[in-house]
Amino acid sequence: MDRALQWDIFCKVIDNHGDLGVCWRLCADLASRGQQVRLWVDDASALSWMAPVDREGLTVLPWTEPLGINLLRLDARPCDVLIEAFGCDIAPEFLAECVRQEDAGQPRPVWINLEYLSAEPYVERCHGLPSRVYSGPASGWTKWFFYPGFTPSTGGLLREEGLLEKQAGFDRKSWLDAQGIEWSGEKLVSMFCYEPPALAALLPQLAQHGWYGQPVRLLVAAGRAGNAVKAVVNDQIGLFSSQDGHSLLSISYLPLISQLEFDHLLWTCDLNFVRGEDSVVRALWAGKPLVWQIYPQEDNAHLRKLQAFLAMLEAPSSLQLFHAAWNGRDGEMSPLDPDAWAACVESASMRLQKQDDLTTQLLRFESQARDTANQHQ
Ligand code: TRH
Repeated sequence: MDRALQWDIFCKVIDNHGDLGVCWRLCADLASRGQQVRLWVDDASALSWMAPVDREGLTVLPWTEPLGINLLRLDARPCDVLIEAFGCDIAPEFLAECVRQEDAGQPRPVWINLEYLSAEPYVERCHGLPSRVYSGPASGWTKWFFYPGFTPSTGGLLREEGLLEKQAGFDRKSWLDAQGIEWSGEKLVSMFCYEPPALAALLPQLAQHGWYGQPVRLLVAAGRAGNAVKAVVNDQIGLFSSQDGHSLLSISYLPLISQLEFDHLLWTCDLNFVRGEDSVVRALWAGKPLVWQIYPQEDNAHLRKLQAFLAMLEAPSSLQLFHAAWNGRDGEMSPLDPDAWAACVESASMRLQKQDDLTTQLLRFESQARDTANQHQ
């Protein structure tokens, strides 16, 4: 793939930060590979802290309803690839404009639906399937399903070029100093979660037993995680001291930081608690023991997804039990055992690094989908 294409990526922020977090990473990665990208998003406010620096080749546009004057950008540069992130339904006036441009002789854009990440077996079956569109302005067009995933038969995982080399040269002491975090060698644990009920058991456990008896510092992400930790601390203030009145747990609350710094946080810590979709992938690349709080779904579909992830990870039984409690499925909070959890994350990370990353695959997929479309025209 050597030709710069115009990508239009549509993103709706449902809740939390993952939809925008994943879309931004993809856009930035495409732009860094010479592609032209427009990100249409209904609420870009989180980018002020998540991605404070502009990227060459990447324009963020408001997804207003209707799109209004920004639609004129298609005249300046027609769309080559249209990405509907997480089934968000592209703005109909955008599609209508693409159809008008096709009638005027422009090539039809390749239309890709980027799905959520899962390790479940259906992902391999569904990845890359075409689906005919039967309604709306682009009725009769084809939409392609692109599934991220953990095996070579899926769309892979986002991993920018040079990421692992950057991690290898990273100095955590300097990073901690820059964040104003005093560190005297205690074990470092990041905490990015929703409101897991088991947090009320984990924090006293850390206060009393630490990391196999050593002191622990918890680095808590801003937002829901910070609020959840503060609520437990306020509720159980007396529990945070061991019998001699000395707690092994200290806590640092972080402000909202950029995605770049969020990666640094994960590289810094000896154990990472992550959640949702994007941070769990970043924690895999960090290669440290991890605990995942999956985004909860109403019909408990997330529990199957969690099981599939743990199977992919080849998680030992103690890590599976810990996840069951952490995700509110069942069981008491088992003891933290990061030494027993390290090997599976390390080897999954190494295995996954051997696979093509998502952006490489998407570029290839787009070109194959275009060839297929040309053959049928
Ligand atoms: O915020 P999340 O829980 O997002 C979730 C999931 O993506 C879920 O699948 C989706 O359905 C739901 O949102 C709507 O967790 P996730 O996916 O890890 O996204 C968090 C993003 O926020 C990630 O890109 C990292 C970024 N982040 C920062 O850059 N700095 C910060 O300080 C924090 C706290 C997060």
